[in-house]
Amino acid sequence: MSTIERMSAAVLAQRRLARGGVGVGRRLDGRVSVIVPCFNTVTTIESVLETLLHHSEGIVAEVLVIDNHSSDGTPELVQQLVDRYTLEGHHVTLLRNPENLGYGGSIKRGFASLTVSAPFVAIMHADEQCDTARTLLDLADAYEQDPEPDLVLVSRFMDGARLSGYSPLRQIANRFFNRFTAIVCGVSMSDAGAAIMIARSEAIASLPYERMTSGYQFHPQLNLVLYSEPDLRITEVPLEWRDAETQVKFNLVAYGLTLSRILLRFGWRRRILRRSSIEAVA
Ligand SMILES: Nc1nc2c(ncn2[C@@H]2O[C@H](COP(=O)(O)OP(=O)(O)OP(=O)(O)O)[C@@H](O)[C@H]2O)c(=O)[nH]1
Ligand SMILES: [Mg+2]
Repeated sequence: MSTIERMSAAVLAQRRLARGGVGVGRRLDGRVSVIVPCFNTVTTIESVLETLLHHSEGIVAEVLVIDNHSSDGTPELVQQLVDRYTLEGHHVTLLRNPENLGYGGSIKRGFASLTVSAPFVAIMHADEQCDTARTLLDLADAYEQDPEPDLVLVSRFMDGARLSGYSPLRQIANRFFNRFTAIVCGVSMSDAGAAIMIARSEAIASLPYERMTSGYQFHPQLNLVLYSEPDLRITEVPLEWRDAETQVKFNLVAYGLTLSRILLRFGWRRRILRRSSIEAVA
């Protein structure tokens, strides 16, 4: 099992204050590749990219936008932005999925397509459910600890997290799956479905992520493998989350059934067959 630390909101606030002079001496300066999956996010993607490139205190080395076959003009807008940012000297790439490859399919494509050999890879979302700069910098601040973590994830359910407009049903479902994951798989996480993160690139590159699900259950599956790794140091930081302005239709029952199957199979393979976490996921 990995070593897990939960960074309190108070410590994060202190680090924000200490940040003071723009990014000087940060361990992650200019060393993070950011993957941004997007689907019909024409109203928010520009401000997300602007924040990553101009308001993230210089920690971003490149941004890879994976458009999942949007129909609202998102890829056309992103292409214009890419052209502009490229002229400014930024590394920004748009990959357009020829069809909807699923949420996990987009992240897998992102992992496989990084063009800059940055030592850290981040996943940030395009729908602004959190403050992009603040969240990215909170994750980056966790890397100032000694010893340095290998993976830092947000958590919607640890002390200090704040959820605004999150439906009670989804809260209950998420908390249920946190417990379910702990009981069935023996892995304890405060937010088993957390998707926003910064990881050491080599920790990701060494995983068989292409064998993982292409669906929405990608992060619960990825987290399961990462948290099961004995040598990884993981830090969780509290997230301030708000509901997106554009609601996505989401079949919670179908999601839950598929996730249950993944967790049960993982738990069974690990416990009964005593496989490593990487083998158990396949
Ligand atoms: N809905 C949806 N989002 C996608 C897809 N592919 C990539 N994304 C992006 O993936 C990110 C997360 O998707 P969301 O549907 O917002 O998932 P979520 O934040 O876990 O769930 P919500 O709380 O319902 O927003 C967003 O930036 C989306 O734009 C897709 O096929 N469908
Ligand atoms: Mg969302």
